[in-house]
Amino acid sequence: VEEKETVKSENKEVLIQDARTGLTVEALKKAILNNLFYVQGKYPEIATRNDYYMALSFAVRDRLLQRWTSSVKQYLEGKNRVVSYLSAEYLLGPHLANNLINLGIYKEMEQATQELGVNLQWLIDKEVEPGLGNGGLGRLAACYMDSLATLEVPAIGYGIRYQFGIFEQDIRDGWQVEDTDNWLRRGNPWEIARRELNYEVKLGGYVQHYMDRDGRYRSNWMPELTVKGVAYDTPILGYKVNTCNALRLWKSEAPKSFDFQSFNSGDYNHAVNQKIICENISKVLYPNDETISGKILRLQQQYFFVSCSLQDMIGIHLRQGEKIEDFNVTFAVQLNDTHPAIAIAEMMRLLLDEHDLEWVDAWRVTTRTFAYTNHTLLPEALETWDLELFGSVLPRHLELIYEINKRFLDEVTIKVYGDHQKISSLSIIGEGPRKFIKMANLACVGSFAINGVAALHSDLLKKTVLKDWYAYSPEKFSNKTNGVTPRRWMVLSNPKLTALISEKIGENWIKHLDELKNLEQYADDPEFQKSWMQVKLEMKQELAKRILGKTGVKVDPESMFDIQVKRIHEYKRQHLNVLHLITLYNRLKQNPKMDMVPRTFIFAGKAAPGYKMAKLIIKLITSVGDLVNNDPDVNHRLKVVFYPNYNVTNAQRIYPAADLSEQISTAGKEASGTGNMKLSMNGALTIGTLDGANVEIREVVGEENFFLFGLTAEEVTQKRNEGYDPYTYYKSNKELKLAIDQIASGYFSHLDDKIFKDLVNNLIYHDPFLVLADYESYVACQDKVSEAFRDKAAWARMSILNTARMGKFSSDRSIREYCDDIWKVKSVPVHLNGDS
Ligand code: T68
Repeated sequence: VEEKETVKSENKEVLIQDARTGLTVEALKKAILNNLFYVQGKYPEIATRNDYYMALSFAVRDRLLQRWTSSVKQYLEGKNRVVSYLSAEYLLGPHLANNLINLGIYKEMEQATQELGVNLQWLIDKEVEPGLGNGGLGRLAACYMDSLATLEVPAIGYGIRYQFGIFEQDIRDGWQVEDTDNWLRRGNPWEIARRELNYEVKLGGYVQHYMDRDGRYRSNWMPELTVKGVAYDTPILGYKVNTCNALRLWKSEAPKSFDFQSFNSGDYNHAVNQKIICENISKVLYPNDETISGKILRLQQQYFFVSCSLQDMIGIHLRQGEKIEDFNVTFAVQLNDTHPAIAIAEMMRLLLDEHDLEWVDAWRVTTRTFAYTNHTLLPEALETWDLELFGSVLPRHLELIYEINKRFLDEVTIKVYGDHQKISSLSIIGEGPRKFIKMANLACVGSFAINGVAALHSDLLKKTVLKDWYAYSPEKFSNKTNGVTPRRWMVLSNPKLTALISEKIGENWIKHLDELKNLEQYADDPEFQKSWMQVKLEMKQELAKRILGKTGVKVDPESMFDIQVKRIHEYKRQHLNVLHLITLYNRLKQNPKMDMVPRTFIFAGKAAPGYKMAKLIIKLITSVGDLVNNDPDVNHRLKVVFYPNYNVTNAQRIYPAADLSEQISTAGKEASGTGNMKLSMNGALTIGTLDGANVEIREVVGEENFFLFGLTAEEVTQKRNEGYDPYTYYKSNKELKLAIDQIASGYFSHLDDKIFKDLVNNLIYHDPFLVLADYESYVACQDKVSEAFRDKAAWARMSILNTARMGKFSSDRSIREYCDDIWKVKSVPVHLNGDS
């Protein structure tokens, strides 16, 4: 930290209720005009839409900052334990409307803008969302930040300020095309650059060892490169509370010493190159979900943000006058998957090399600080690093990991005497043609708590990927079922449903989602059912308009909106959904007069740019769509839409319009899922397997209100062990065979019989995710869905009950469990400065 200056103000009055903080329509209008003039340098007649958006955002930000400074003050005075959430990804979504809701001034702002002659929604739609995440994991971090603040828990989120977030997806000729996400191009009114708050991070080089004067063995890391991390803070305000926590994201830069040294000696190129190398670290988000590519830059990213964050926490701790040995009293640090797991070695390095602790003391502090959340059972997603590559980036950490591992394996050997298989499975270092570092093992040794993200997932963790860890330290394991914030996923994205619910049961449910159960009494009320389905219809009409605008496909809002929106992945089985769609199409072709419930199939989701099969699945969806949407025999009873560029903004528009939620992953593969929760909260019925949180959703909504199909996780394993042969399923089911043959023959691709060859062969000869094994059960279940949709009243009842029973899946519940069981932190209510 370069400089520290505090300005003391005697007059607390200025902080309260002036044009920068007031919440009345008048104060807001004044604030917007002020910002337009003094920040944007415009007067209303020449201000652009973006000028207004910025002026409005700064007006909102001022009000957040007032709460933020109050929160910081309160936290520092109280010596409260602080939660530190370490995540390489935060998929926040647009801030403006969410902040208006959490501040409780949405209506006031609507009026203020209207009186100024601009439309609030028009400005809200102007915001470019920060897509600093891939999918579920990043979005979970964002929901948890919202709940931490809402529950008034002192917390700080740490991550990376990627200059380019997740790519933008365009569909051209039916294929996914990626475009860079330059989200910062018009500036970001929601962040505050804290130039003075920066840390140096070493990379590469070698380690010197020597004995110091006191006879102590010391290490000196001589890096090849040093980068600087600069803090950018985004305020995260809780819902109708004064708690405003920070999301602190690090931007990498060159330390200023660099350019000057080389520049002065005339090596201008070197100076410029160094600058570029440093800035590259926080340049772009890796767009892979569920797989880890062993790229140096990704390891550098992970270490970069972890090191800045830990240095920052230690600074905060010491500035409070605390001893370094008590670090774990001040901070509970949660690792969002293994991406930040290098924190365990970095904590050791900081304590040993920079703060002079002995090994035993450093290890005690470290293992009382960290807790680890696992988000996947897919073996290919478990993070490992080639040992040589790892050592070339983090030579000191490699030494430390060897030492951690040595001491740990000594302990293990005594406990499991002679069981080499166990010892090697617990080792942090993997042996093979090339040695590698197992990040999950590092996370498990160094953490005092380990959790999965849904009951089934936590259970399977103990039985499969972390089996030996569970046997070794069962006391560390627990389950924390995921949740989502009802503020963004109901209040913000579905205002009409929110109003309808609140009209009946008041507004308390927004903070206490269990209270939604008070809706159950209206589930059979025909009037309420009518209003409920009317809201659904209106949301479908809105989505239909957007679909027409984006894809040119005209869909019927009265048809069933059958929705699968999520990352494209073979285990999520979008292709199973397509096989059902083709089956319905064939039934109609064979019998054009049949009475079929009209359906609109809506897909959305990004494929990792290097994931060929996922990209092919997108092409399959669009190809089938092109044919089906234009076939007069189908007569508009089937429509297929691929809604491009699925992100938080688009998700908010899609969920409220869903009738049917597709959660059809192979059992045992989806850790939890969170889209399943958001859809159900918005009144969609689920068709799903017994996977992830589906199991718990079905438990609470009732089996009669959930469409279940498919093999269980156990049956899947059993089938594999027996030697699963997809070909027999293909041969023996006529409708399935026809669908697959059509894809193979080029029926959906202008007779091009090569394009889907890999996909088809993979399905009939390998089918790693048992698509064919589940097909029959899936189609039979879909037939039941269609029948159920004919009975409007019964459907409305089920829809109401789904929403009414979703209380458990608020992220407030999840966060409360983390606070009580893992972090041991308490709420600290915040008073506004100057208030008593
Ligand atoms: C998801 N994981 C799980 N990973 O798939 C989902 N991975 O079931 C769960 O609900 C969600 O986490 C929250 O717990 C991911 O989203 C990634 O995005 C990811 C990113 C980089 C590397 C590996």
